Amino acid sequence: MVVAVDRGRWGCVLDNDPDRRVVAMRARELGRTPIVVGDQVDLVGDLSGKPDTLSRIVRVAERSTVLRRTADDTDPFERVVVANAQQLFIVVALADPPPRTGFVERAMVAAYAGGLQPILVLTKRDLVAESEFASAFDGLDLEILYAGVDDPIEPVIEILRNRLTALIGHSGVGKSTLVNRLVPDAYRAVGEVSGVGKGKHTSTQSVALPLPQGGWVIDTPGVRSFGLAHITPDDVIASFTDLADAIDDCPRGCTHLGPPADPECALDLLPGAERRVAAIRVLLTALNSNDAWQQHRSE
Ligand SMILES: Nc1nc2c(ncn2[C@@H]2O[C@H](COP(=O)(O)OP(=O)(O)OP(=O)(O)O)[C@@H](O)[C@H]2O)c(=O)[nH]1
Ligand SMILES: [Mg+2]
Ligand SMILES: [Zn+2]
Repeated sequence: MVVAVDRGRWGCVLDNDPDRRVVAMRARELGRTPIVVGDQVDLVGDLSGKPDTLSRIVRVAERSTVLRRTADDTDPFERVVVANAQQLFIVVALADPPPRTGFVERAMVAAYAGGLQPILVLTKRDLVAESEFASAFDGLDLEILYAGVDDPIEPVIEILRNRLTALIGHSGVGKSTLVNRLVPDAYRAVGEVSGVGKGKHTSTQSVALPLPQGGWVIDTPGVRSFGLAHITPDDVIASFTDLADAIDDCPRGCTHLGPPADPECALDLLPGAERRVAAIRVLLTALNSNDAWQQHRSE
């Protein structure tokens, strides 16, 4: 598995010897296929892991899940953030930087579209007296975990056990701080948050770290935005098996938002699904909103 990517070199661990770290380059025949943290790859050459040795990645296995994003909604260039993660921790601070519902909704859309289970992970509860933030997601069946410095770590460990989990979130929300609590010898650099909403991007590369209890966490650099240019309303609906078939009956070009935009959307004809459809439409609205989700550009 690829555990780190840095300037044209991929750090890999071997299935049969997870403690051995092998550095690899990409074989020319792979062309420009992205190779990201979480990818399962075939290696040839020197697999000793000794200093200054270099092996070659000759094949990238088909991915079971893919987290993708674009820089913004108009950017056609989509990047694969992480491969094969089962879960996505959407890490949000309740303050400093201030939380944004749009970011969570957009990250959820990316998770569902890529086959990952999203979990909302809230930090910095110690900085706020009270917060209504989590209630914004009541209708979405989104699992919520509190994982700030004052929260117990055991429930977090339980959810991570034996799975591959990616952490994403704005810069400064405490992703690396959490990883350091989970993986005592990770020594991930942790940054200051200087002033409201100002993330400094302390972590600059994605890195997968083995959990003592089994499983892996992937610490990723803070993202400012979560562009979804590559995702259509149909993609979102397709990831909800209970709704996917219904939209076959929608008129062409239906965006599934319901009236007034889509008065003939077939989702409105599903018996007993009103609450569910309303919740999914919140995600569809997030997919369509270009600005509300971004951190201020003035950073
Ligand atoms: N008060 C408080 N501070 C926290 C908490 N979690 C993290 N911090 C602080 O927030 C700052 C940023 O934390 P990091 O772990 O570097 O944030 P990050 O998400 O990894 O940021 P990037 O690497 O830039 O994406 C540090 O000063 C942490 O000590 C928390 O639960 N409460
Ligand atoms: Mg970090
Ligand atoms: Zn529709």
